[in-house]
Amino acid sequence: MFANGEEFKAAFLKKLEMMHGISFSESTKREQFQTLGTMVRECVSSDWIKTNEQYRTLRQKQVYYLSIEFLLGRLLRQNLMNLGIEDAVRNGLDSLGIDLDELEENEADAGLGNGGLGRLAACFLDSLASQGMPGHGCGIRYKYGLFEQKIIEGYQVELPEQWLRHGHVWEVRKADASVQIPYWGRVESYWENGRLVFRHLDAETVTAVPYDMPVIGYHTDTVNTLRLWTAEPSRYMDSGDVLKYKKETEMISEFLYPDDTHDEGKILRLKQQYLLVAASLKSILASYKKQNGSLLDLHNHVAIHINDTHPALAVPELMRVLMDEEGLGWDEAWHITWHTLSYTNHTTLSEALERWPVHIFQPLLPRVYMIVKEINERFCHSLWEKYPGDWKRIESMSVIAQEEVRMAPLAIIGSHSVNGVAKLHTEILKEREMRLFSQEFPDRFNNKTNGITHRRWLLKANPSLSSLVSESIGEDWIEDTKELERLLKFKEDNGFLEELSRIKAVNKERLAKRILEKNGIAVDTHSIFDVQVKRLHAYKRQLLNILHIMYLYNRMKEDSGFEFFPLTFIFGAKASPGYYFAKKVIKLINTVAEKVNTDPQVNDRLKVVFLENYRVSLAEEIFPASDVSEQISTASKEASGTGNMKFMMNGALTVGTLDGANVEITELVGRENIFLFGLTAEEVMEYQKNGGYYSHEYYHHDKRIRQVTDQLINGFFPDTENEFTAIYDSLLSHNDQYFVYRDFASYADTHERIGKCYSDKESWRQMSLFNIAKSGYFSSDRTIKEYAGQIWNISSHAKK
Ligand code: 26V
Repeated sequence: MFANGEEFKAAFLKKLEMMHGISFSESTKREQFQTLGTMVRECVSSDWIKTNEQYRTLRQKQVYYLSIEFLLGRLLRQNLMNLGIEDAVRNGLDSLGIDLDELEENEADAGLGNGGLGRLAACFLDSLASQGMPGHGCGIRYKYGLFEQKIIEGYQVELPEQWLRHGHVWEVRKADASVQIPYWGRVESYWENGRLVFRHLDAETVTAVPYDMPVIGYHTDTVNTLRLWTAEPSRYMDSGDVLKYKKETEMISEFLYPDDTHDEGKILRLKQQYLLVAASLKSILASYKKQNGSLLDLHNHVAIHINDTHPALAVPELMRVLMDEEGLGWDEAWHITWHTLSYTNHTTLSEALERWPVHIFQPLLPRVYMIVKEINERFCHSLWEKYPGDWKRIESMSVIAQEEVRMAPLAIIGSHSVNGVAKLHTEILKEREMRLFSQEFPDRFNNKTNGITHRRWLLKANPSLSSLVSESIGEDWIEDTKELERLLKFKEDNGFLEELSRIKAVNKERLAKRILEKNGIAVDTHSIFDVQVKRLHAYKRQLLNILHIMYLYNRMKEDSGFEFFPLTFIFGAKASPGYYFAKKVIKLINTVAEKVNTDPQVNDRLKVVFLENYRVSLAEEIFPASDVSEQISTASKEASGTGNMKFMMNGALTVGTLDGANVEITELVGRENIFLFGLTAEEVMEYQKNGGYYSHEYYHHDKRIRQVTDQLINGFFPDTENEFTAIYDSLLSHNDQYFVYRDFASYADTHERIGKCYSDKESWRQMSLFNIAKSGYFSSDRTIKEYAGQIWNISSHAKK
């Protein structure tokens, strides 16, 4: 590659001329970025080919991670870092007067995901490649990623996210590997040589075209593949309304669904899911067959992972291929199918569990539906034999019921492993949401606590902290993050702790600069940066946070003696476009921000900032600059959370409920190094089961609560008549489903404690250090090792 800056510079100038036909002095920043990106991709192409060859010749078991979302963010600096050429490139660019960080701004975030689930998939790809493991991603190349959020007069406005407008340097179109995907039509069956044969006739066929991206491991030769599919019109379509067909076909991979909605265009979503599954399985099996392996042995050579239920059609589709195309019988095909597949559940919220009306499913995917029906009948029959007469059990476990296909039962029945994403979440799955299945298949259920790639979220996002760590304990932590624990020996070392605060201060300055640029708000970098960044959802309780801020404001206005450490509250959150309540909370946050930030009586000690368009690249600036991490979901509702881990790794202290992976954070750091508050999951579930919670009582008995609630509707905020009625009603008329009032007092007390603790610089720094030191557990390398060893049965090939 490039040994030094000079070598890089020469190659760069040559490439720029060749690609764009202009001299360096005439080139734009975008052309320079595209040149650099292309060079990097070309650099890895020989390792990419070699990795694939090696996988073929060694016939090593491969894992394919099927996911409807991959939230990659930017790739340039991550790739440079992983290749170990960042310094050479930076120096070479410097000598041309180009700043690498500025150049990076020309790269659009690949925002092909909604939030945690999609970002987890991206972290997993990084960990697979970095550990030299044969694991690949399969997804959809949406033309538009998750919408771009603008805040206009406090309201969220969505714009299409045109991330492909200037092309995507990391991808390679592989038209020759295209496959045909059939929708609609009818199924004909007939007997042939003593076998019942099925033929799918009159189908509308779509061409799935793959775009491959290299997934470059950190300091290793391994380059895995992320294959993203687009839907294009098929050449075989020669009759009917061609324009309509073209439009409908291209729509399939046009948009990422902002998935927190009860979506309308359901057919499109199901078409997307089938595109992903059918195209991926075709290409997986084609490459397996090249190795001349027997299909009967598939599960010993290939593992296919279903990320949430979106790719659960893999169960009937694999059955279909094995039976209809490969001629296997049901029992053989079934054995291979469930031994090959594994499934992760990412939420217990019942409104998020996928179900498809039969009247949509059956006509769109007629043969697949027949197989789903057969899977269901055989499963129900086996239950009937075991529990004769227990209709209730059978009905609640069946794949098809009440004219709907239920994707979670399908995924569970068709997989050898079902996992939750944090200890508490897995317990809730086993004991409650999926209790009957876990009784039926106790060996299938297991936990794999989520993780994050420390290479992006610490090494790349926080280079100064990473350097301090490496200078203090050496570089071994980059390979094995458990080594971070060795930082504990600095807990009494003043010099080290000072340096830790200095780095935080610099990161806060940088974020403050962005806030000033973007929001026009000057924030005090000596104040506590208290941050809540995540999707907006009622269960995540941004509402609790903003109501508490209203209370602080009221207190300051009423009590001139009220003492507290200066605070800057920072929010970032996208609401699903159709999610009325969530959008109102965004408006409320912005309304409070306006009031607080313009009030000279308080605005030197309290500020509220809403950062628009929260996304991966912005997240990378926020985590390193945060003091307090808000993880305040109603206990039992957040499956894991992964932002909580990113904050922790960057030295922020968590204020949180005992929910999701906050439980594991608490186990690691001890209760003295985290600010816990609120109901436990058990208490929440107890209320839900037996009642006994009346939000009115809290409204009447707690003056603070009454005051902030009344302010939603009493004209306290000018020009907001009826604006917040939905929020008001959610708290009172709908009995506060997410226990905001119930946890308010405990939350407020905890914040008081946080303020006091922050004033004691020494102890805060120690707590922060403790959190960093213990965060190594949350590297996705650990998570992936667990998946590899306990679910996929894959191993890494020679590294380096
Ligand atoms: C989807 C929906 C759709 C219907 C309305 C309500 C609703 C609420 C949530 C969701 C998200 C489902 C899947 C998901 O993204 N889960 C997230 O997965 C992360 C990675 O495992 C995990 O850290 C988050 O806690 C979990 O919410």
